[in-house]
Amino acid sequence: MAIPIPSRQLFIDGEWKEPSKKNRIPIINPSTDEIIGDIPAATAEDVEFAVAAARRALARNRGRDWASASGAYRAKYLRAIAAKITERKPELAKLEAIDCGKPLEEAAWDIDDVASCFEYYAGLAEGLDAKQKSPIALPMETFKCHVLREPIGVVGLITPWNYPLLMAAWKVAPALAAGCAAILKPSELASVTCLELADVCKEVGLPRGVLNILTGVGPEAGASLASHPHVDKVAFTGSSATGSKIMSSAAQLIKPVTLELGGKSPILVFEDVDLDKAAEWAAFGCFWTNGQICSATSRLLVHENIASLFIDKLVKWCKNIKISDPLEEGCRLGPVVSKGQYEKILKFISTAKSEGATVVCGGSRPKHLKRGYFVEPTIISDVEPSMQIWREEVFGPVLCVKTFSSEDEALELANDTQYGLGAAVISKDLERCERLSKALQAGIVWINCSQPCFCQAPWGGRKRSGFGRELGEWGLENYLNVKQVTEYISEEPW
Ligand code: TXE
Repeated sequence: MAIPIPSRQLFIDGEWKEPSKKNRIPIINPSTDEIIGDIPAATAEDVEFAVAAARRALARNRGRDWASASGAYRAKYLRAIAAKITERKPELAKLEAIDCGKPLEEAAWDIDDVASCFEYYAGLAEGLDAKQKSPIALPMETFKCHVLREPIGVVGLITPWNYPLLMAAWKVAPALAAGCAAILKPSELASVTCLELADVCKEVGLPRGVLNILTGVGPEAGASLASHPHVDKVAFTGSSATGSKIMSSAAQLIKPVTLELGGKSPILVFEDVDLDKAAEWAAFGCFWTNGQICSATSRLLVHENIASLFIDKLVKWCKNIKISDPLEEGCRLGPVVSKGQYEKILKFISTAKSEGATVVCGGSRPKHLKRGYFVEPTIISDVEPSMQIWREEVFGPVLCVKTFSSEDEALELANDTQYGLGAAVISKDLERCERLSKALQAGIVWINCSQPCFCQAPWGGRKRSGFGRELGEWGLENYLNVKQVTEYISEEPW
């Protein structure tokens, strides 16, 4: 059932290019721990080539370059990319599933979302034309004012491995819609589908240099891109530690950044809920994509009166799902992405035990899987707010549970975190849901669900989960400069 991994080069200036030092990084299948291919490793020199190509794409034929072309012109390419991605969905979904370990069905949803994201930003690119020169009313008749929205320029887009192609689309689609030229640096742990995006761009004839894709390791390719003086903006999704480094290097050049970082999102389950439905959402909210989601609702706060019944239902869910190679029919949980992540997750669990928490179910490798980076879905109770498992992002299939006796207590526990990305409230009392949606310190609040995400709605966090918003119109604004043009209307001839 496995398909061969295409062997690709870096994508610079519309062409495949061998990395300057000819180095390559092995691709490891997380289901088997075997090397199944390799990707090119870009160096600082390759970043130079890519930045130069992107700058040329913006400077070529003044007035007819990517930046000053109409939004409608750019939209044609974005739509063509969306169509090609849809056409290649079965192959892309398989590559994604093999490369990062997510179940094939989930990978297929991702590919649909990638195509929708390009389609959506094609629409916003067209809308941008009508918004140009929007007038501003001034209190003095002798002055006229309007606003121009201009692309920021060359942007560096650094993305993670949990949604490899989708996280790339969240950045590439609005950047290109805005008229920027981009350099995408996907995670070295899962870059395969991003290199296929390069192939798609070639197929649709995207003008050269508009999108360059450099695979390579973070400290070399990523850091060179983030600190490059001719990169006008950096958009990053990844760990808070790396986000902090990127922000520091951007600060040297007063370069704008948007950061979408980690999380430790709460889900609050009240005693008035339908237990079965609530358990489905709680399980989905934490175990989808193996818990490797920045917004995973991995802190369960459940009302003490229903806690025991509720946990029983979750345990049943965990014991009944199929954990297997992501390409197997009916797979619900695949391996985590890498050996490093696998070891990190098991360490989190052992620390939780040593701090006095109880592993209610899971906690280790499933017995029927002898190789690969598989971790059972794990539920941990008897957790104290001071424990590492309650405070730090695990990025794996680990749900920790605490009970509460009042709404105020639940809210206080929910907000007592360094992060502020997502939060979910499950309750039949819609007034309570509304009250909590205002009081929860998060960028996204889900009511009676957890995790659904639409490219029309803003996405991003507060506190150590970062700042700036992706998706929706906010995503486009990320890549635009707003310029005020004010004219003095003189009655006298000049
Ligand atoms: O992340 P990194 P890693 C969290 C999650 C996970 C942890 C570590 O908790 O366990 O981060 O994962 C590039 N300059 N998230 O090590 O390092 C890197 O090559 C510039 C949350 O994979 O942040 C990759 O492309 N770039 C998260 C990207 O940064 C650098 C998703 C992310 O890698 C760099 C993933 C540097 N110095 C992990 N160092 C989320 N918010 O969704 C690395 N990179």
